[in-house]
Amino acid sequence: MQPTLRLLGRHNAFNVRKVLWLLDELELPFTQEDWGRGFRPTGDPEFLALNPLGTVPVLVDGPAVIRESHVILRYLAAREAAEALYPTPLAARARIEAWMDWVAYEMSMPMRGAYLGGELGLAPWNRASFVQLGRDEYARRMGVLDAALRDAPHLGGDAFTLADIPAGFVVHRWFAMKSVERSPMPALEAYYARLSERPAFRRHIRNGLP
Ligand SMILES: N[C@@H](CCC(=O)N[C@@H](CS)C(=O)NCC(=O)O)C(=O)O
Repeated sequence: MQPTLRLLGRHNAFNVRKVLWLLDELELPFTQEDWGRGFRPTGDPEFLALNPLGTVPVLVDGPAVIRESHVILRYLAAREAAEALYPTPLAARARIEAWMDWVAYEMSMPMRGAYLGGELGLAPWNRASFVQLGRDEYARRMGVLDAALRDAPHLGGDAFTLADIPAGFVVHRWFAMKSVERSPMPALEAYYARLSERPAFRRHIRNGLP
């Protein structure tokens, strides 16, 4: 029998919410501990022993300790042999991973500028030029997704896959922010509505938190 999964990370952190979404999609049993800002400090030796970077989420699966939210997503899908979410054929897998890496690399700065700086007003991200750059780049990258979604209902193709979890989150935040101007993007709006039909998306992503 497999050990019960242990997820460390506050339930309201965006990188944790992606993992909660997948655990829910997979209907996996797990325990969750609220570590991080506002909860137990990740600077505690107990936490640093698991992740010296002091970031959440961390997944503990028996002897395996895994950090980095997108790595955790891939680990869980592979562990469960969730072929539909994370197909074995390399070309299909690469298409999915490309969108996951794209979010990790290309959305970090726009999220900091537009959300941390512009929406929450947090230093050091709230410098006006950084906020404006973040908003412009966030909008431009939502345009990239909008264009991709004109050809297929999901980023991996017809079906929902792991590609839609990181992207679904940044799309949610785009529509949830009050401080940005949004020009019409019909394919992106339809995608957001499509994801919103998923109960797990509504429980962990479109759940009242930005
Ligand atoms: N690249 C990492 C980033 C992890 C990260 O920055 N997590 C944030 C929460 S979203 C964090 O640990 N913040 C510190 C805290 O909550 O105390 C991942 O994807 O897991």
